[in-house]
Amino acid sequence: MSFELIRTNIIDRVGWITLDRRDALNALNAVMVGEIASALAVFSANPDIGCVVITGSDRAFAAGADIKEAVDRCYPETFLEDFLASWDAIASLRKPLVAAVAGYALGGGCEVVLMCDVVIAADTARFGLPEVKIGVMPGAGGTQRLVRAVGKAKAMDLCLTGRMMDASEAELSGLVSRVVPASNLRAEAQAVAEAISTKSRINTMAIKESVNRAFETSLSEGLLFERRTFQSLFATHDQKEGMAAFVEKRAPQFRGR
Ligand code: CO8
Repeated sequence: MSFELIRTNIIDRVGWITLDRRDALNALNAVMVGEIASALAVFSANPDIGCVVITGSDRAFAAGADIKEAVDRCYPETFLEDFLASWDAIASLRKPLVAAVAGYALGGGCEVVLMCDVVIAADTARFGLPEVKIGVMPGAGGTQRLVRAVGKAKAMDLCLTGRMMDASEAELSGLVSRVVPASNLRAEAQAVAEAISTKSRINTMAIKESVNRAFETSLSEGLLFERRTFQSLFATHDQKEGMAAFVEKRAPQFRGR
């Protein structure tokens, strides 16, 4: 795959997407979001890939949507084009998605992080939704996903003041899965993604779908969804293999189905 504003590579069943627009702190313009969507579609269709990692540079995961691209937009155009709807491709990836975040993750960059399943933050990471400072508001899920991640009081604080929080506050708030020294970020993200990739693919995809149901439905409906999904895994090769391997004290050989 060859792109203008992102780089992609595959390491041991893990697909990597590196945002690569350093002169603009990885500001997410239409080209970059389109390229991310294309790369995700390719990784999604590749049965050898069990997990995807998205990352940026040392200085910025992404400092937001591209403000310069949006400054002259008007409402009818944004409505007719359904502006920002293309970002849904990131949230709708069915394979697990890991964010490896160093530096700024602001605005749309923070919203991409909120679409990810596991968030590994370097100790240099800074998160925020500063749209209020430029006369708008989060538009790629920030007001909804941040509340679910960190609760109403912290989300209101961040959205209404536009302030940034550092990695340790983000971890304490529940936005981040783990914080690591910046020099270990890629290795830690690869280790987490590899740990996911070596599991049964149908299993990890079912777990992601089930956890995400918790945000969409009542507890009783979510529990029912979980139980039916759990029961359905008994129709897979990998359930037979995983349990047999445990009983026989050997490593499982998953087929992803
Ligand atoms: N969009 C466009 N360009 C950007 C962005 C951005 N979000 N962020 C940084 N850049 C550019 C700067 O303009 C600058 O370019 P140039 O050298 O050509 O002037 C370059 O990146 C480096 O940035 P700075 O010189 O500002 O670097 P500093 O270290 O001084 O500051 C900051 C770093 C604090 C991150 C600062 O750049 C900043 O505040 N950036 C904007 C953060 C922000 O407000 N993000 C939210 C954007 S809005 C959004 O994400 C969703 C709603 C808006 C919809 C628009 C959709 C397209």
